Amino acid sequence: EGVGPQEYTALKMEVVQFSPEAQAEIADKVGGRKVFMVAATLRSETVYGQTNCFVGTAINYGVFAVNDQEAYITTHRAARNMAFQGIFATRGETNELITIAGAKLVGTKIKAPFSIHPEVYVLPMDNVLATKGTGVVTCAPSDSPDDWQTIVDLRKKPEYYKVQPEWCATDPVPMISTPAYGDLIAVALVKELKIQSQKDTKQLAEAKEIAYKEGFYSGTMIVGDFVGERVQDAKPKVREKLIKAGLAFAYAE
Ligand code: A2H
Repeated sequence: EGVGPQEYTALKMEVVQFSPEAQAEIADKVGGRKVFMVAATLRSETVYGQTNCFVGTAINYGVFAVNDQEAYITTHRAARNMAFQGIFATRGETNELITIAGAKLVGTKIKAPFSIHPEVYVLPMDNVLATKGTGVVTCAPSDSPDDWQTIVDLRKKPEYYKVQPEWCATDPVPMISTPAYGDLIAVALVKELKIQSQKDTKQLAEAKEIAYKEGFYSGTMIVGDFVGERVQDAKPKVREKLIKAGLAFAYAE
């Protein structure tokens, strides 16, 4: 990571149905606004294969009114950054409607913009940092080793993680082909590096590095609006398309 600002794509995933716990706390606090979980990603081209979304169960999130129509779920830290980037109605002000524990968001059903799976579930991830992005992570298990390993862990121990098996049942969607690793690079790397769980953070960091470089420099899109194009060409185009559709915005930190 460099010292300059990181330019993320903030992906807006509209809540279709809150988990019962979140519904009980949030429903009458949002004043009829549409509510979005907002994920910060560096891989906008992977929206086509989004299968889930992750939160940290020990992290507190806020539901912030953007204007009269919309509210965003992010960490308080990200909301403050957004307020100073002109993303909310009043510059510098976060209008928090309510605070909600990450654990209570698990099981919420959300829309996945441009994904071949239009609606997906919110799941818990051990290694979500409260200090990075929005604290909400979009799950693309085909291309992110961290995402795939989390799904494997949840499938092994659904009771322990307090998830219903059907929430993590969606298999990785092949969307990028690389000469060295085929079309499910994250699955291939988790196997090759013998990664056993989310606790193998050192190997996961290595896998993430390889997946990122291979995808960016050697990857070709095999799904979505830019099939046949190189990932490095498709990435900004997908971002632009999401932003034009009102499904994403630029977020820096
Ligand atoms: B990426 P960087 Cl397919 N905690 O999006 C942990 N991880 C977080 C996070 C947080 N609070 N906020 C964002 N991230 C993840 C897609 C993706 C990502 C793919 C492959 C690699 C990848 C789908 N998940 O990231 O430290 C998000 O996951 C590897 C670079 O700012 C985000 O992009 O470089 C990435 O980490 C940002 O990490």
